[in-house]
Amino acid sequence: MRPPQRSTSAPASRRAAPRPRRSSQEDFLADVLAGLARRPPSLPSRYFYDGRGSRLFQWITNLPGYYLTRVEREILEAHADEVVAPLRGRPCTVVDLGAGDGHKTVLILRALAGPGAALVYAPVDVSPAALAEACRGVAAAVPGVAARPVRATWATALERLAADGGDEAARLVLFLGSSIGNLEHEEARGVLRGLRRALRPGDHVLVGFDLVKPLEVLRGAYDDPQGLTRAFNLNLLARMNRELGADFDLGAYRHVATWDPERPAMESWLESTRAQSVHLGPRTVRLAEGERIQTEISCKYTPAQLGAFAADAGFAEVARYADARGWFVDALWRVAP
Ligand code: AVJ
Repeated sequence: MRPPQRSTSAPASRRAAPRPRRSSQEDFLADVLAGLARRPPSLPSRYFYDGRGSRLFQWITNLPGYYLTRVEREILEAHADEVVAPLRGRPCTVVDLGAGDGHKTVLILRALAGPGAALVYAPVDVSPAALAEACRGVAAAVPGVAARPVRATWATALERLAADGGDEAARLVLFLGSSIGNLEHEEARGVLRGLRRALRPGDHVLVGFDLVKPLEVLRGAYDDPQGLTRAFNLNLLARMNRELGADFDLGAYRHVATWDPERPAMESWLESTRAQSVHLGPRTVRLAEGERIQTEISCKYTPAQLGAFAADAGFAEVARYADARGWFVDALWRVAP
């Protein structure tokens, strides 16, 4: 995840000549090679979400052990009206960062929709399949909402949002599912600051944070007996074979989920079951037997951390909504005037 960049408005004559844009394939290969050169080797988790990966994640959200989606839906079912209360009655754009299938967003949009409500739904996702699904689901469930899908990374979407000065609609940015947990804390602070800079006084954000909880619950969420999380993890290798012409032997890696009590975070790994070489673009990467590639961190938070994230980025906390067991929090923040 690259940090979001501030968009500048220098006159065209003073702007530097545009750098030749690398293709997304070149970015993918460069990110993969950089990650595999680290110790321990790692791969950026945002590459999980090609069409197949997005579908696998959607299946994961229906697993009995993957509580995150279910408890956040419970929170939004109970509190969507309160969440949208500061925005009701004004033209509003709901920006959905990492929209996935958009099911939870429907609860927010329904609470905002009504006769005469000027409501725009702007899902942001790198997967065209996920965007199409989100727009289809929302159009069917919430009549009268205009869909404006944005196929982009979070950083690019925030740059566009910052540049979107002519639009007077209030913004509600949804950053749900504890997607923020995939970032190290410093990166998360960078994304939240970028989000703050892209917004105007009166805009709101709703950020989902998965909280620290008993370890057996966490393990059940990230290592399911059905093997879907394993398939999700291995799809990253399959995607590199498909898109980068790599030759990962999918049968020679196993999915491992570990708990890091320091961060704290669940971590996902692909463990090489034998010594092997992989050919990737110009390079040969060697892996020892038992060597692990880190593919994801999913940070877990304590309630005390949430206020610090808001304050650091320059947001004012409006409210926190939790589920009955206190497993998950959706935090509503406002851009203070
Ligand atoms: C979509 C990033 C919130 O970290 O819990 C699910 C992805 N990884 N199972 C998470 C995921 C393994 C998920 N997020």
